[in-house]
Amino acid sequence: MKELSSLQIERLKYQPKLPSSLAGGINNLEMVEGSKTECVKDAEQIKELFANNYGKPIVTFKSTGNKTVCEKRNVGVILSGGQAPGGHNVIAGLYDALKQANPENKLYGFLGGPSGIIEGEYIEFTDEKINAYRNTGGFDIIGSGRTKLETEEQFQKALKVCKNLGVTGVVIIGGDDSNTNAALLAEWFVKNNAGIQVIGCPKTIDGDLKNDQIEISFGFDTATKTYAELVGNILRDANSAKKYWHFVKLMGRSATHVGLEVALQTQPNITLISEEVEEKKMSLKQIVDYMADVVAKRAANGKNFGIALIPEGLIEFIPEFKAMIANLNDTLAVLENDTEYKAAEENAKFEIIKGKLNSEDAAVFSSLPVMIKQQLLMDRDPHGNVQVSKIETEKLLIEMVSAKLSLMKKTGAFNGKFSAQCHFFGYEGRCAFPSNFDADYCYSLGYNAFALMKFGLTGYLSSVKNLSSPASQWIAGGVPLTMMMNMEKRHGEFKPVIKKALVDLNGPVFKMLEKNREVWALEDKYIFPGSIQYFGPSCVADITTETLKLENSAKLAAV
Ligand code: FBP
Repeated sequence: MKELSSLQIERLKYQPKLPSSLAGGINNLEMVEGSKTECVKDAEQIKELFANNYGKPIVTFKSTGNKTVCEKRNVGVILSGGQAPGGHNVIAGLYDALKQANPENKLYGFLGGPSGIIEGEYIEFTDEKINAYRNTGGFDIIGSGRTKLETEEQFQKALKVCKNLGVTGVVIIGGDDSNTNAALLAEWFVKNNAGIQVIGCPKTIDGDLKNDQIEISFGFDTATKTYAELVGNILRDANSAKKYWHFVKLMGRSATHVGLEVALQTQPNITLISEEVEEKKMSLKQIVDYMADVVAKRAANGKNFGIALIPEGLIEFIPEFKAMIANLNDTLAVLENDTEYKAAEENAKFEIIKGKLNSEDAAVFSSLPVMIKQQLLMDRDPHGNVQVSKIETEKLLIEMVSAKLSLMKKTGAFNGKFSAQCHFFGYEGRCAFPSNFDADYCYSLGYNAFALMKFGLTGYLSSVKNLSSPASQWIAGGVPLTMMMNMEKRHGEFKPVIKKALVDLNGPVFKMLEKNREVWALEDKYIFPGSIQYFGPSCVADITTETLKLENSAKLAAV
């Protein structure tokens, strides 16, 4: 029986590239400090909450001829939140740096996400273990989880576990919420003289953990390429059969970076952008009218087929829903311990909720099909987020567009056919074999995380920049986590969190879609990207995303 696929065997042999500043070795580094930093908003509160770690400088590394020595140390690593391709390579890079620094160093992996450090569930990594996971997708090497780290009791437990293992450094690989955990833990450790450093690594397929210092989170490259391949295949199917409209919901909890990137890679007929919906204050009715209009115009040209991309988080950006969901979140937080509510039947639950909402929100809630009401009442994740992956917006839109087209038929405004298929692409892309870009980027982030530790830093996010250039020219360093923070309402309370980067409607990526979408709506300018290539000419094996290309060219042009 075969144990590994041919691709698995070949990928295990791939040697990820490092920036030249790190390639000289972990013991040949010099750290360069930049100027002090400020957080994005709510400085007074953030400064007070992070009195020990606030305002630290951005740092970068350069290779030096002077060799430094690393005393023996043990480090723990946590994979946190949703899976993203390349997580295993972050661990491999961290492990290699740690062992290069001092072969006696040990790396522990906390199991099942942040809960592993609290419950003391861990493994010790060995060469054999790491070598079996190099350049593979998934987080199965140690598992992941979404436990929020925030209470004194959790921190005390984490401290005890680290002390027992002699761990003096923890790396948290995660998105905005998980790196908020990292910032809180780092602050608590300093405040309590624990002698334990905490470093974060920017992960999430959503692509929303980015700013001037972090060009992109890892996993975005591979996940969007995977979805683009699938969307391209559907485009070709639609264009062959010419009988279906495909409504495709794409993952990305809030921001539409994934949808935008996939749109640029495939050029579909309709792409909804949540941030634009919010900015233009588009109601659900206006969105449906826009989609029905495109369907009708294509039908008038004899084309009863097409493809529409729908962002996963759309519903939270439609103004009437945004307000309703925010109030619903507060209401559910209060009802969490209400025995009458908990024991109520479904319809009675809907009535209790309606009674607690203001009249406008209650009207929006009542207007929804039962399926969407049920999905909106599902448990929030531990960070207080609505689980938008469970809300079937694509089905809601098919139903509403279909109803609108029936009305248009009566007035002669629509004379075609509308037969729709729905899809949701999300989980399909989160554990793909990392692209060469993600394999290199992740390995560098992990390696660099240990460099930050070696220089005694804590409360930093591992950063590797200049990503549109060849890996040798990437710039390795660190960004203070507090620099990215502001206060936001979660579970009905204001909390410090890392600010999500939404799609910039004045940025080059959205502008590219805006410039082309009318043509793409009616003419079939479909592109079929095909699958990720791991071997072969650099023009196919090493390409990055359109997002990164456009954003970095715009930055260069602005200099
Ligand atoms: P992270 O922010 O933790 O990276 O997770 C992102 C994500 O993949 C979203 O795109 C999606 O909405 C969510 O996770 C799904 O979560 P789960 O895996 O818990 O169903």
